[in-house]
Amino acid sequence: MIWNEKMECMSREDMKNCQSDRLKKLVQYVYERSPFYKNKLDQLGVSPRDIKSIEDIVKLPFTHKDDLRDNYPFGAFSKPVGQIAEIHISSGTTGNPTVVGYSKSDVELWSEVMSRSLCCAGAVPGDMIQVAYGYGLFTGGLGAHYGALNMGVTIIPCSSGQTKRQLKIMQDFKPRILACTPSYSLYMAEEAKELGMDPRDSSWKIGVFGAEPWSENMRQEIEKVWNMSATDIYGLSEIIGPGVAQECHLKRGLHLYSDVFYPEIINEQTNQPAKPGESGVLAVTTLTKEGMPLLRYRTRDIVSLSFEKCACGRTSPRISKIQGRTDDMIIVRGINVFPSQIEHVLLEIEETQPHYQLIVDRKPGGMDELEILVELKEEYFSDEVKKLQAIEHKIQKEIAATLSVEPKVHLVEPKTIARSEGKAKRVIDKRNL
Ligand code: DLL
Repeated sequence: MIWNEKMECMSREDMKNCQSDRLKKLVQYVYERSPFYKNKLDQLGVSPRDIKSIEDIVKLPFTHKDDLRDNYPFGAFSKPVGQIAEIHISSGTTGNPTVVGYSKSDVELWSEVMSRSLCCAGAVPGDMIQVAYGYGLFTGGLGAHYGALNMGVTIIPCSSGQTKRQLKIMQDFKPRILACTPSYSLYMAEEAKELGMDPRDSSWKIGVFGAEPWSENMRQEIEKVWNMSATDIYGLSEIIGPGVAQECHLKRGLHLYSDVFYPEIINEQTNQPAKPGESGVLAVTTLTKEGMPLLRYRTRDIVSLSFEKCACGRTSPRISKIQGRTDDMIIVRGINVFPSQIEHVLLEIEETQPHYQLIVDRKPGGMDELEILVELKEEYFSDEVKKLQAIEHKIQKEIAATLSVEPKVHLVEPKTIARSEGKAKRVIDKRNL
């Protein structure tokens, strides 16, 4: 089933006309309502009158994550806060997080694109979905929730965690759809086996997995262990949350809803549009959002784009699976972590030095583990294990409070972490993503 056949199967020409109309209105809208964009456009000498079709998008400025952080908390909104219906945040590199404001109609748009996504994954009205993405400031839980509500799919809003309870609910309620991070699905399989269950007997037949990178190998593992079809969903808080793009049952790229999220692939070196088919950074323009519309937002995710019509009938462009990022952000259990956030915490701790290394690994069960090696200052070095453990514990708690990820912390002797003459190799990612 295709949720919105008109928009998802539109001819390329009609789509271009639709995008052109929407872009013209959008630029006028932000110029009038957002001092942030008015400034940016004035600085470039671009007026809304210069935008006549979607091709003119290249005249517009890019928007970067730093722009949003510099305008913390509400400076990038195009509506007064009183007209914002919902707020989410995602982590930034250091300091302020990125704040995203949704108007009521943005929440309706989110519901629409998430209904498209769930349908694309194979859900139909009357289905039941177990939402095991976190609810709260993270967009995963509520995004899946709104999409299911909008299309008449029964929701079990479990949020993430409490794995035994998740498994019992699955066994007793028999939902056909599971939405969570791919790594959490593998962790649940491990737990299920430990409890003497055979995951292959589960009621879950379709998985809607995203929020973190995962490989084809991991897909195969999940499909085998749960006896389900595992599909990939992509999105980011700044644009809407989950629901920017989603795989259909054919799993040959993620269908991107380009009537509302206009994609461009940018060559990172030249800052110019990449050649057709070439990989580059995905930049997205939100064509119809009201609360915090964005022009050419640089996601930092590296993908390629294909315009070939898919055998499922959708004509929407498809992005490849995410191939990497242009920054050093790592995603641990679905949570975005910037090494600089950890550095910030370590620098506030008296006993340690700013020499550290982060090691990310995936345990056999599928859960990611973050380990931090950090050098102790000479004067705090001690033979007493208890003293050292107390410091490790303190660091662990501080980092957990800032990042919502609880790392393992190991203090190491001064001058044992390799020094670098160039970029320090802060992160060792042992996961085969
Ligand atoms: O992770 C939104 C989301 C929730 C997507 C649930 C899918 C499912 P943020 O926390 O803002 O939003 O993180 C966005 O996560 O820029 C990517 O680097 C990464 N990411 C999201 N989906 C995928 C995916 C949500 N399917 C950042 N594959 C993005 C790889 C992904 N990376």
